[in-house]
Amino acid sequence: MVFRFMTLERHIIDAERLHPEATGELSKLLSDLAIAIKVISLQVNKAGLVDILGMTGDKNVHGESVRKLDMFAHDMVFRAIDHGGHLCIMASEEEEDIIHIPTDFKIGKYVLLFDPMDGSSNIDVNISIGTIFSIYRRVSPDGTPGTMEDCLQQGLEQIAAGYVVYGSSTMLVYTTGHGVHGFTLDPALGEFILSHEDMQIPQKGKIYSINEGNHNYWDTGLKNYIKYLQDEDSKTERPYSSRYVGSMVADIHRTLIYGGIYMYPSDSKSPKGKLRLMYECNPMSFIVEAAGGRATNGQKRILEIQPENLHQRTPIFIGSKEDVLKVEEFINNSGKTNS
Ligand code: AHM
Ligand code: MG
Repeated sequence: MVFRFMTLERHIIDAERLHPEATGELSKLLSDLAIAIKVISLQVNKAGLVDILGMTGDKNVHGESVRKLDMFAHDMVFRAIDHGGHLCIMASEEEEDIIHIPTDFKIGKYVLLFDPMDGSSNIDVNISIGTIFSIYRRVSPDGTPGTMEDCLQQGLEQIAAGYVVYGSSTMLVYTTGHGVHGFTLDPALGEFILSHEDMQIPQKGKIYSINEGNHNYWDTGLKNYIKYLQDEDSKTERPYSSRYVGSMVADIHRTLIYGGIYMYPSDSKSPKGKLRLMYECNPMSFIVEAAGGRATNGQKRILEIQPENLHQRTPIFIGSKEDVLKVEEFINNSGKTNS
């Protein structure tokens, strides 16, 4: 047996070698990001030991309570990347406005959007949380400060996206659009090691994931779909199992590996859904599609939505192709719109 030991850094460099036009800048950007993630992971692991738990007392731009770990993760990503010379602009779920690169640093050609700490309601109860990131090439002229237009690009324009699950181990999953690869952090070495090469989502699963507490607010089409999943039919492997962590990263990571569907729909309480297009839905859709899955808002492919503002929300149905096609069938048959 040949012993293979592929670190994240080596993997990124090898992948860039396949593209002779590549300058190596994206590799360096991802490596900087990996450093921030290692520091966040360390902090997450000792969260119960230091005075990092609990609220900061502030509200973020969505009016939600901000926990200390959210801010720590936000600052860490910013500080690991602002001076690298690769970015022209950043935007974070924790900041209302776009984040400029300090004027004393070189301005690069990439744009970074990130959710520093997703699933933050799970921090205090030791349940998996995550970080999500999305990288675009700038559309404004090189050498000038980045603009809002650089950030508000369709998800289709992403050149890389990834997420990190801080779970029983820390895993980073990323894609540059061709192939999705997963790396597990070896805490002793401090290195991400390739553990899941070329991840492919099953075409159909047996698990659905949705906050069922919102059942009364759902449209008829969605209610019928969930009822369909719960009905017995051995040919289509129903009833499905239900799993809901309440951290999008963890729920989608499971969906990517086991197959099935994750949903955060619009409903009468949240007509636009809950999750953010730019920080959560676009990167996760880019990854799931690159693994052979599907992601829609019910009417339209998530990656084709034209963003209008940084923090806009969207309904999302994401996962195995056959499962997402099935929910679309139910939603569209109910005669209701979902966007
Ligand atoms: P957050 O970014 O404030 O943590 O919110 C996003 C999270 C997702 O990770 C998760 O899927 C969803 O909110 C859970 O919401 P709910 O508690 O309404 O089911
Ligand atoms: Mg989030």
